[in-house]
Amino acid sequence: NAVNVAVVGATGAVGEKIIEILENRNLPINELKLLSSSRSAGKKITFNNQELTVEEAKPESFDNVNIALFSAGGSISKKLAPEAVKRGAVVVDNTSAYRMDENVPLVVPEVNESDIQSHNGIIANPNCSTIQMVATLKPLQEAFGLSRVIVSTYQAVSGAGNEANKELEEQTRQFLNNEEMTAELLPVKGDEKHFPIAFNALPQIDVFQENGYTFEEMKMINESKKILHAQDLPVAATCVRLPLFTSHAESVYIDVEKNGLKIEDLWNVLKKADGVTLQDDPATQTYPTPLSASNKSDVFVGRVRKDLDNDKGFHLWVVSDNLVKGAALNTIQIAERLIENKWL
Ligand code: 11C
Repeated sequence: NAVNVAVVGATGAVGEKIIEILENRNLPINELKLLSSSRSAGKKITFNNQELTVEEAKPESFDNVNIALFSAGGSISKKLAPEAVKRGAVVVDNTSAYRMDENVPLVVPEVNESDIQSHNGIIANPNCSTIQMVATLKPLQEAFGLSRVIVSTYQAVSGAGNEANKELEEQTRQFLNNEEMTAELLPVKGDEKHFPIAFNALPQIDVFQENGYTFEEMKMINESKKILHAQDLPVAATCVRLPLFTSHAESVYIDVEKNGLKIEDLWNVLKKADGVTLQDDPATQTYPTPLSASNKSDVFVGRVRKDLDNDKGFHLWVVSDNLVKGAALNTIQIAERLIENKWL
């Protein structure tokens, strides 16, 4: 029962990662179609020792496609995902275009796999910083209840795409050569001002909303509530970009509902959690970092501490590769569950 798969945005940071991960997974692929904007069409990409040519994504591209993995930006998804669905494909969309649409499930398979069933042709893949947080929160929510979440993020530039990686590289070179750094992209392409990311920290990821939060912060807040089925859960986020290429880190504070818990109680739950690896031992300086988590599939958790003033408060440090579990792998896992459960 092999399927025809299309990757839309095949030459972008996430698309490249999807192709790389597909080579090492067991998704039964009959044909793989690589699609992009006209600018990148014609590029050759090797998949399983076969050279494939990237084609321009058009509505007809989705004829005979069973699963389409979109990560070419929200406007492409808005335009082409309905065309793919019209032609019989199921879309797994890695942009923010449909995430908050109530007819579209928003899924992290370890957290809410069964939501996939209710799809109407489109399933949304959450934002990278949301995925790693909810993968950690879900088992704790089930075991102890959650009554508050406060997160601060430390995010890699690759979340803003390959061009952001180049900007960090170039600015680093300029800084070390005592040259003036040129900032043209970050914090947000198209926003009025740009600031250097090299040797800096930018408290703006994506554009500001009317309430003073950035869109990245609102994504973390709204997506988490939807995925955890907890509309009333108070969630607050501060999202910060740091000069690192891969993996987002997060300092997460939670209030649980249960009294009297110890660190060991949280450890025991996290040790058993699907897709989560506990790396937590102050005595041996064991904790995850963006470098140690890069190119790995799991969400890594360390520095679990009980709040000193609040019996129900705990602090956690959560790190994961933003392009792997935060994007490409989660997208592929949704596709795998679609096939395994016959939910296509
Ligand atoms: C970043 N989290 O690090 C963003 C990238 O909504 O899928 C992911 C954007 C998204 O810039």
